[in-house]
Amino acid sequence: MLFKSAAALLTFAGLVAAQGAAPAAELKHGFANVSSLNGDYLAYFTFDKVEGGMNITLTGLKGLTINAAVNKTAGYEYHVHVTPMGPKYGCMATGGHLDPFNVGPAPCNPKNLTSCQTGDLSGKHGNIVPTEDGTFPAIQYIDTQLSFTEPANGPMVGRSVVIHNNGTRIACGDLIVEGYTVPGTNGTNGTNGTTDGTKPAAEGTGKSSAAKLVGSAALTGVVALFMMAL
Ligand SMILES: [Cu+2]
Repeated sequence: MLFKSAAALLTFAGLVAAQGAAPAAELKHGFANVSSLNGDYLAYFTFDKVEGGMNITLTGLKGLTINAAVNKTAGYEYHVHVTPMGPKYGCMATGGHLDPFNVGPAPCNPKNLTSCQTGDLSGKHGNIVPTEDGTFPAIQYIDTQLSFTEPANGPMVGRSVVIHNNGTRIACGDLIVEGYTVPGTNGTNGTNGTTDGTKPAAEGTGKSSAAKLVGSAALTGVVALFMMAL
């Protein structure tokens, strides 16, 4: 390959570098579409990086009921678990709670966060508790511990969210973080095989991956044209 000038060579090298090392997207939004295998229980979580932590919302609660077990624990517990469900449905495949500081399963005192596992959302912010009329209101709060990038040994990427009924895992969903692909997967992040109307159509990682491929192909074409012109 002959280059007419050092400037042309540098331009070509720059194009190759730009194609090979796309800048890492800032991770700032995630979501989890949580459901039971048969779709009896549904919940939709969002996670947004904000000043001072992670803004978390929980909406679309369906199918949760008041029963003896729930009354005993004053609601449903829920947590960020360490692993996604993988290609097959299974709340048991999600491992334990996200606990990068090895706090362990001791009771979480929300007034002393060092006593809480990072992923113990209900321990820190309260269970999903029904109101007197039996409905479950939407939940929103800011968690000061969760992050998409910190700590180095336990950021909130490649995880899942699990809802419990008196300890039993009744519903779960992979935590999809926009711009992040779970290592060893094609970016689909697994699926629980259920469908419902709570997942916004615009969300998901497949679209951005396709866009990247198209962009990459276009850049390759530009490089090819550039080389032919030399
Ligand atoms: Cu859990």
